[in-house]
Amino acid sequence: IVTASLGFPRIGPRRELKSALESSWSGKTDQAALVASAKDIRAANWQRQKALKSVASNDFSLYDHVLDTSAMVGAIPAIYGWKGGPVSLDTYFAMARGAQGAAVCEHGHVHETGKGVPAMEMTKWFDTNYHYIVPEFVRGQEFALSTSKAVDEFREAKALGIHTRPVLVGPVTFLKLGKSKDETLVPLSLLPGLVPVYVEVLKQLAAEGADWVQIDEPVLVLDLDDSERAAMSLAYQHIAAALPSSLKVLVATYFGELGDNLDLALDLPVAGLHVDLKRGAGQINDVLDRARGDLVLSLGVIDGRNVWRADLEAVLDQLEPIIEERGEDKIIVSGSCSFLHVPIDLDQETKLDSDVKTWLAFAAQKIEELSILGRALDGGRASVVEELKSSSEAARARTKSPKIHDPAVKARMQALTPDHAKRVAFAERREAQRAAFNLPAFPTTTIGSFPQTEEVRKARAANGKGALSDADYAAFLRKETEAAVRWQEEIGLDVLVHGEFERNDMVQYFGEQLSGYAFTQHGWVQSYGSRYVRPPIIFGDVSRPAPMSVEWSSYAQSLTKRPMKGMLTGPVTMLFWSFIRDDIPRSETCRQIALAIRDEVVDLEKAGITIIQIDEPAFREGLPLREKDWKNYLDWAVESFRISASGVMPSTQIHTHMCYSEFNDIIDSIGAMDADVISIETSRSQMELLDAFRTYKYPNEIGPGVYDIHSPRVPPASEMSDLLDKARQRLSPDQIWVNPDCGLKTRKWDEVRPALENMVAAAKKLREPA
Ligand code: THG
Ligand code: ZN
Repeated sequence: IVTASLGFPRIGPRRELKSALESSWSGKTDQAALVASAKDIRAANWQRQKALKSVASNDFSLYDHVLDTSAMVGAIPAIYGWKGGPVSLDTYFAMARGAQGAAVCEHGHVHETGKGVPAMEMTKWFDTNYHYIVPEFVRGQEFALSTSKAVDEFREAKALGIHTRPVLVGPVTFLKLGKSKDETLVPLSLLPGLVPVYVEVLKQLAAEGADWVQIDEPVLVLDLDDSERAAMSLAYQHIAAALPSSLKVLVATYFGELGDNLDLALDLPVAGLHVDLKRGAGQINDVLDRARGDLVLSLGVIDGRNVWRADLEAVLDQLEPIIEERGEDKIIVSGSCSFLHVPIDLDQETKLDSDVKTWLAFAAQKIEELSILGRALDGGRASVVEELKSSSEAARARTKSPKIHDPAVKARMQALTPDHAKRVAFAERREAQRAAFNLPAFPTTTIGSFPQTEEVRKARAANGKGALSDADYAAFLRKETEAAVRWQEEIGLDVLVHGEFERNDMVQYFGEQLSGYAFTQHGWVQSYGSRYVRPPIIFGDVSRPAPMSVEWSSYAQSLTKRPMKGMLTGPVTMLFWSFIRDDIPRSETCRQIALAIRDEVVDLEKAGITIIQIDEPAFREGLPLREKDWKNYLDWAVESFRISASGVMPSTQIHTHMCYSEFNDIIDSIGAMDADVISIETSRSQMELLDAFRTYKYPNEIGPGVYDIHSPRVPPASEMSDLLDKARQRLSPDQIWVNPDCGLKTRKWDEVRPALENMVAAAKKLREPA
């Protein structure tokens, strides 16, 4: 039986790629050193996967595989000055990062730079936490084969004695994920010009000896319209007609079931189809019933999106009858999608709870699982008795473990009633809050974080290493916090924040204080380019043993008479930025987190913190890939937010923050969250994105960001007043708060100080009688 992986993480077990990239970008090393490091990583990755019969090549990328595809087909916007011919690394990185480097807010929303050549736009890859560079097309776009990466990497593996299956982002997925500044240009109309480039690559790969190539078309799991489906058929008809007979194409779909695109996918004139049996478990019978007898089916049975070890006997129970029926040369046993989305090697973790560790599998362990499946299918289960026993025992132990099941959490979940998600009507809360806070018109505030200076980061690192005592670290943080509070009072902000100097990654900061969460030392996953995250692992019922933020918020409040806003991360964001359980629905985990945060909100109120912000930057990202699934998601996501927010008195003001404002699709749900105040990103759209709120007649208060924090630029007060005037045309004046677009963690004090002074001046100007 053929066992296969659709792709392996490219960052290196110790973030070797990050080091190589950043040292090359800073000029410390030359590009030859970067190229050599990349080559070492690829070689190590292939070696690690040697036990598989089919290993991917061209899954590696220096930055992003979609950007690699833009480079491959010569889709390079004119501003990068490319004149045809091979695409240099300088051009490639200018597209990725701009001439000055791209700017990102702390919540990972990525934006162009202020000066020089801007970076291309970046956005989330399907519903993962990976971000790709959005291909950009112009009317009359021409394509030409412009890089030899796919062929080079195939050859590179061949020289190491490893025969690989090259992977390409498919032409339809590539176009559909792309955009044009010219809104009348439909990217898919460019398909006839694009397909010949793919044909050329395929011919070169065949000439090098490739026998299979994997072409990823994950758009097949999305809602497609008729013209998109027609484009899919057309693309593969053209490819089939021109394909050398020695080369077979496997079209790979993942991240969901094919649903209404199943027949389309099964009818493509290709030799193989990969289906995701983790995210799309329900499709297996339809796939088997309708697939042509000669179609090779690649079954994605090992989860590429999560970190849990598989129950291999259960997988074999599913695979054996299928193989019996279709024949072993018609089945490939595979990961559900590329392993890009999971950490590399569990063996590097020395501090994980020893039970939890036996339940996990990272990319290297998933390769081993595939290999065991292959041996069991080839040589019988008896040939891998020990391995299967260990897998089943871990699965059994996990279901029964008291570390997962917390009766107190289950009891609370049972006792949840609709009342837990209810506050009194907003009108009533507003009256109570106006009386309590007596804020001026157009109150000013910030989103929570202040610059994480080199000094702050060094102190945290020193404390982590034991070089700075806890007491000295706390004293340092108190000093930073106090300075930030004093300065906010001085410049006249109305609602203050403590600055979050004590926090690293927001999800990590809270997750570390919750039960049911585990953290890794080296479990990095690529978020975009050279930036990675270490998502926490939610393994059990979640609860909050003790207050998490009360001490810092109370300390900050003790320094001032003005309201100090407490800062929390919301349940939906805590969920989406973590690896989650696969043994209960994610909506249930989300409610558990919501209850934990509710406890924190209530404790903050008790401690005298009566304005509390519950950030939900991931709320919109959580939207399912298929529209039919949106309502169910939005219902539980809204409910979870409301559970977290509804334990307090009407006079306590709940804020939320989302660092974007494309709310047209979900404005009802934003309304249903019923936060007293929502701060959003609006400055770069010139407040136009507020139209959704105006049309909806959004009743609660809104802080439309007036200061684009993604750029080092300091906006003058007049510019912010102009933006506020525009906001006033769309919202009622007593609805408007004045704040930046997002937190200021990624900025420098020299930028933040004048910008916020200007922001306060703009608000004051607005308060003057016209
Ligand atoms: N936390 C977690 N997941 C996230 C985000 C987060 N996923 C989505 C979004 N935010 C991703 N955005 C970023 C932004 C910056 C960085 C990574 C992802 C980043 N990482 C540092 C690096 O790679 O150098 C490492 C940071 C660290 O030490 O933890 O800059 O906010 N969980
Ligand atoms: Zn934000």
